[in-house]
Amino acid sequence: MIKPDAVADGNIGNILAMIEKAGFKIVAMKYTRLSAGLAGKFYEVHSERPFYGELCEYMSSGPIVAAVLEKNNAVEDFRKLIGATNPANAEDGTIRKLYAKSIGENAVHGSDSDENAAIEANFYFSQFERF
Ligand code: 3AN
Repeated sequence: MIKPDAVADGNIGNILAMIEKAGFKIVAMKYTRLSAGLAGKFYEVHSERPFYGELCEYMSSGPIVAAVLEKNNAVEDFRKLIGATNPANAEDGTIRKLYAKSIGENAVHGSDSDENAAIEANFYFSQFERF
């Protein structure tokens, strides 16, 4: 996902260009907005964390871009491309170093495993929306 802060800042194009340049194939994509309830469902694994309410409020505060990406070793390589959760710790040249504002408003989301990538892709896309 390209998160609300990066969309509001006009960075959709910059971020997609970095993703494509890094060799990821976009197999599904949409511009949409989560309700607080849907954001809560997407981030259910974090429901016990102290920042869960803030996270759901923020993720439903404006439109986002959701995409499914394909590449060998995609999960690990995408996490390298986006950088550390806290942009203060993100390496130079990563998406979060360039575009994230804080640990909460951190520009992009990437799945943390192949299993969660499949669950998250199914959250947004039907089989007829993937090419
Ligand atoms: P990542 O997105 O790098 O996998 P996670 O899974 O630890 O990071 O956290 C999920 C999301 O929750 C993050 N993308 C971030 O926006 C938010 N988050 C994580 N830690 C905090 C925090 N301490 N305060 C506010 N939001 C946080």
